[in-house]
Amino acid sequence: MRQAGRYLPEYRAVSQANGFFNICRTPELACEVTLQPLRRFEYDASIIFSDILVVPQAMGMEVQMVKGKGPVFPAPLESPEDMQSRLEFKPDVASVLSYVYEAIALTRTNIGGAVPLIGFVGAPWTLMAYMIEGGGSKTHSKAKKWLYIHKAASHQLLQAITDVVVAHLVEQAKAGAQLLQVFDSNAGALTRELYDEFGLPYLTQIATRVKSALGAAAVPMTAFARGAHWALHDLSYSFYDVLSIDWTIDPEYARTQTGGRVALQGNIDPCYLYASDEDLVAAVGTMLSAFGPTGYICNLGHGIYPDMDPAKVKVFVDAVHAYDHTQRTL
Ligand code: 1CP
Repeated sequence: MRQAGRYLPEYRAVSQANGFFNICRTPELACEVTLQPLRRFEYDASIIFSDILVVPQAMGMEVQMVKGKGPVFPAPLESPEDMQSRLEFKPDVASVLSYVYEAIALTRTNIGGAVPLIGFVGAPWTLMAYMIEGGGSKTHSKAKKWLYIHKAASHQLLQAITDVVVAHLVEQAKAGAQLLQVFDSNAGALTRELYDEFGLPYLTQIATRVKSALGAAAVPMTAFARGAHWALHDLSYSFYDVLSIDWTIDPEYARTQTGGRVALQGNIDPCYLYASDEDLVAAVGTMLSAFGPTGYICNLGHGIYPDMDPAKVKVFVDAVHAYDHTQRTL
């Protein structure tokens, strides 16, 4: 999940002075804000500062980060014809997104082996939804409409995004990313039937193509199909090493669905960090005991909210490290 962000005053300072996408595009700044959370908390891994929306940008779309609102596309895709005329289907990813790879290489050097560095992308369906909706959406009805009435154009768009995403992941690993995560944050907006046709095949394609392109240099891969409990079983056969789950999914249910084929990551409700220290520590214990001692990466079920007190993040991280699986107590 996101580690950097507005809940940290030191991030707000860099963000106000430079602007979100300028940070992404300036390796020294991206490196600095990636390192900020590591200075405060004893995280066991770090995630490079970037955004899933650099891929639509690489495909020729404008994205602005609007204060208090989040990402906004001033001119979202209106129709398949609009897509044909405006989209860059085959960008030169290694050069257009070179700033991400430079940021990764610089950050690896600065981390100096203390913790591994994670690279990431947005999944094709999630990016398609942003490109058509023009930003976040409650219903994703504009993008889902394409899936029902413009099937061929939807597949063409998803395939083009997949090609860019594969290249972007391969370049991130070559630059030094030690694990690659694919965020399908909008998966839960689809039905199982739609996901089987428009989500899963592309996620599977990404894992197989990235791993075969990297060969012996392949790194583990994580898929996060947010809200898509019905996808867990099939995803556990889709060549990912880790499945990340949100707080709506029961750890025992996820273990049953995935049968030991993958590790699991997650899943405490980020709002639990608003609770008292005592309640939060107890909830961490319940979560760790439910997932068990192996095949597990502890994480939140989604990102940290901007109004979170950084002290609570420390309580969370320290509680995780204090937990003793042999005693099943803190
Ligand atoms: O800690 C880090 O450096 C993390 C880097 C990171 C990651 C992994 C950022 C920086 N964004 C992301 C992934 C991301 N971006 C996702 C997938 C994870 C998720 O579901 O949250 C998504 C959906 C986005 C798109 C996006 N970018 C949103 C969500 C908007 C919506 O629809 O609700 C937002 C708010 C952003 C801005 C953003 N990206 C990253 C940060 C730290 C921020 C906040 C920026 C700010 O507040 O200034």
